[in-house]
Amino acid sequence: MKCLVALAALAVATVSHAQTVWKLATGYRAESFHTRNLQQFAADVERASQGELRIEIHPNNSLFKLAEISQAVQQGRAQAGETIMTNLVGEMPIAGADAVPFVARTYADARRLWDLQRPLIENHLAQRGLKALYAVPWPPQGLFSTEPVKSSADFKGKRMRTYNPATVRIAELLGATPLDVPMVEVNQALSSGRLDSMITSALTGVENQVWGQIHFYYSVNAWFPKNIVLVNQKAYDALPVAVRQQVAQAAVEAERRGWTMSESTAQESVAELQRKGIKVDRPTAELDTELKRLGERFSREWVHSVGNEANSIFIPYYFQR
Ligand code: PCA
Repeated sequence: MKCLVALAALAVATVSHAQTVWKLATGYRAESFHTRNLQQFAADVERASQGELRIEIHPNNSLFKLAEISQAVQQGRAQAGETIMTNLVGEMPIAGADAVPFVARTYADARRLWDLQRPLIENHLAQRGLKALYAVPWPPQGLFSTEPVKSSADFKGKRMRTYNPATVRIAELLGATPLDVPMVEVNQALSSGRLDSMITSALTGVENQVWGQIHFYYSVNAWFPKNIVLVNQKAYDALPVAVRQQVAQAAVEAERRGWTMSESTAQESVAELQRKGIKVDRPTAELDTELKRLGERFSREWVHSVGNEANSIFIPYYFQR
C-alpha cells in the first residue's frame, strides 16, 4: 500500500513537472561568443526551472539557415532562434537602425541606440506573434582588405563581401561589387579568391582565419550590428508563469553578460589579427572623410525610406544625451 501511494505521488510529481523542450536555431558557430552566451542562458533556464524547460541549441545553420530563422520561429517550426537583427528589415525596417554607418561608434552609443530601438522592435515582433528575449552586439565593424586601401577609389570594380542590405548598399556606394557570403563561409570564399574586401568585426576575421588572404584591417568602427534572440509567443505563453519569469530573468542576465563578452572579444580579436601578421591601421584621412560622407548619405536615405520610426530613434539619440 505504502509503495502504491509513493508511486502515485511520483506520477503526480512527474506530471506537474512535465518537461518542455524548445529547439533554438542559430546561424552562427557553436564556439562563437554569441552561441556560448546562449548555452549559458539555456543552462541558467534549465537550472532555475529545475528542468521544466530545456532549450536545445542548434548552431551553425544546422536546423534552419540564418535567413530563415525568424520565419521558422514565427511559424512555430522552432520555438526559438537567434538571428542578426538586420535580417528582420524586410518586415520591420527599423531593425536596420544598428547598421546605419557611423551612428554608434562606442559600446555606450550602441547601448543607447538599443534602448531607443527596443520598444519599436518589440511592438513589431508582437504583431507577428514573436517575443524578443535579448540582443547582443557584434564587436565594431572594421574594414578588411587583401590590398592596402587609401581612398574609396581603391574599391572600384573590386568584390566586397556583404551580409545584409546595409553592407550591400555600402558596397554599391563605394563602387564595389557586392557578394553575399554567410559568416561561416567567409574563409572558403577568401581561399577560393572570390573576395577583395569586407566590412565586419575583427572577431569574424579571427573566426574565419582570414590571414591567408587578408593583409590589412582598418578599425573604422562603422557600426555595431546586433544579434537578437526570439521566441514564439505561443510557446512562451504555454509555459507556467514561474518558468516564464525564469526565462525573462535569464534573458536579462544573458543580455548583460553578452555585451561584456562582446566588448572584451573586440579587443582580443584585433590583437589576434595583429599576431597573425595582419597590418592593423587607422584609415587614411582621405578614406575617413569619404566614409563619413558615405555614412551621411546612407543615413539620409535610411531615414527617408523608414520614415517616422527612424526619427523617433534618431532625434532622441542625437539631441537628448
Ligand atoms: N559578424 C557577422 C555579422 C557582423 C559580424 O561582426 C558577419 O560577418 O556575418
